[in-house]
Amino acid sequence: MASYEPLTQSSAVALAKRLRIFEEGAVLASEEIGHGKLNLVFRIFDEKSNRGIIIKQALPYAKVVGERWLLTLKRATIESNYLLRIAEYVPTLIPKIFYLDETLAIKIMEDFSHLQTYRKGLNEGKRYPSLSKHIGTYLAKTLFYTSDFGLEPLKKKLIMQSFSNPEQCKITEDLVFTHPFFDNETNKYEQELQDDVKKVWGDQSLKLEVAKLKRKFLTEADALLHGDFHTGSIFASETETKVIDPEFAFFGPMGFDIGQFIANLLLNMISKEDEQEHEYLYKHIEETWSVFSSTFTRLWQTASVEQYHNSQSYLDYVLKQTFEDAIGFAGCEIIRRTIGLVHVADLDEIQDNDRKISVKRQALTLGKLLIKERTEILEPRILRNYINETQYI
Ligand code: SR1
Ligand code: MG
Repeated sequence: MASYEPLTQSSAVALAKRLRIFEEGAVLASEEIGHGKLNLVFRIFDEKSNRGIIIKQALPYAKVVGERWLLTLKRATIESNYLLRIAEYVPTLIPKIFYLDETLAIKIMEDFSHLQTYRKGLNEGKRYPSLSKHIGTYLAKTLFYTSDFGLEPLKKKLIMQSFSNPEQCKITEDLVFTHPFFDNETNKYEQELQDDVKKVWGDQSLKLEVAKLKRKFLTEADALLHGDFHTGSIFASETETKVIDPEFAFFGPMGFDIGQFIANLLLNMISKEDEQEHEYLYKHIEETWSVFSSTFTRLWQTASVEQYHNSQSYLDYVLKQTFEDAIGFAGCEIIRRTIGLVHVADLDEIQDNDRKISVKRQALTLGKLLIKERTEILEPRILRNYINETQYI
């Protein structure tokens, strides 16, 4: 058995040849397409037909920080287990997996390089007519079918054993729920935001609410989550959507994936000045929740294994709690993407510095309000008031 070694473009081609993925005699080329923070990603393709595959290898450290931040290689197996499990529910919304080598932390997948991440596309002003339908369906099916409503509790607990992901969860516990709310060395922010950041650190009522949300993340094992469901983890075109990178997958609170997705659409929204762009994203947030709740409701009524599924009030309670949690988690995500270790291009690439700082101030205020007032935000429509209220502060 080969010991771990990072792939190069040529060893990635050699692997594809050894596995006989392409026709005998095909001339193969490779390109490194991974601009992520944690992994190597190559596209290997037949020069003649341009048919390709994606080879992804987990690195034992975080590229974003350097070799001193060690990461577990087990995440490649978790990622593959996640994709194989949810393929049953959302086969068209994820790439197919062809091969896994647990020791080398290598996974070979269907080529999705003709697509672009939502983050990049939205930043370029692209439109995605299928976004809310695809993502609402993805969230409802993956969360329902892996919860105690869709799975017998005994079976669910057995499945949970292969999704114990403590090292990756610790990254989220630190980077999303802890460091941005304290004076921690991993935080990164512009000098101009120093006073605003100190206000976050000194806001005890905010920190109490973040602590409660962190506790949910630490303790609630509702359903199998993707765990890093931001707009950079989803490749798409106008008609196609492929969710990738579930290396943070674990059993956690259902609102977490939903909240991260909403947060990243809100970050994109506030980065834009054009009201029509805002309207476009509001509609997608509202529609994503609407598709999620109607699909979840249909599954609850037709496929639930829970004896209490005849209670409409219980379903209402579950959906209400999930939305409230999602809004709180969205607030944490917005704050960490503004002043924590890992930012988003949506904000960082705003060209005019004064505007960038004022948008980041808006992000901090918005994040704080979502966390503190999440029990009053009963439906996505209300988010419009929060965006309006926090503009030009
Ligand atoms: C060191 S990992 C930093 C971030 O990148 C991933 O995409 C996750 O969002 C994580 O928090
Ligand atoms: Mg990722």
